[in-house]
Amino acid sequence: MQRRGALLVVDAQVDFCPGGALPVPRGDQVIHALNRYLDLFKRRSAPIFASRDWHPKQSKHFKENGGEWPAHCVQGTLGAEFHPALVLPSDTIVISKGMASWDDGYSAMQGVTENGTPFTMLLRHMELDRLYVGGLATDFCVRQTVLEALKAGFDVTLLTDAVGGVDLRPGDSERAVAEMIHSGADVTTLASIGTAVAWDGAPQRQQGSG
Ligand code: VGL
Ligand code: ZN
Repeated sequence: MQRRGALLVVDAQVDFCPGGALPVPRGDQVIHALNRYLDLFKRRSAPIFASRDWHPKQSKHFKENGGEWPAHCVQGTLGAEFHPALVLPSDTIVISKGMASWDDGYSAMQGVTENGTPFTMLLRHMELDRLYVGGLATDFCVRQTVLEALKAGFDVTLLTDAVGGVDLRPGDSERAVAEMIHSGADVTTLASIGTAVAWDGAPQRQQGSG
């Protein structure tokens, strides 16, 4: 029986890209890599989720309040928007996280939809059991999301050519990838994903040239 998969784009936001408040090196290149997956999943009519870091102005996650990070992705600000080069289909389901002042919100699995439905509840309701995960940052939100998804019983494929890390310490991203694999994540790249992406048992339509 085929498993039902969905794409989850993690935190592809302005503040995590060069010029933003908490930039991931080459974050803008990750946006372009994500676009190729978005196109693929869209053509195959697979569900697409995009998580966003969505902090209140006063978050204990921020340095000014004793946390680890410069202020970033504050609700309603330009830095919190999805990167302008990211091509999200209009039916993308947005998952917000880190919305409580006490909440770091690293994991999209703790996020909620725009009408407040917990993401994990929605995944189960949609009978999705595999997440293809890319985005920012490999060593924080991608890592935490993947580990929690695996723990919750979902299959996970990490899109290794569409992630980028903060690397506060050199090698953090590499170690995060190794940890995710060790915890049960599969990995793929755009070149090798091919027909492995299947959902619903429906035949995969070939796109014509028109
Ligand atoms: C993230 C640090 C702080 C992330 C979010 O999206 O990986 N990293 N907040
Ligand atoms: Zn954050």
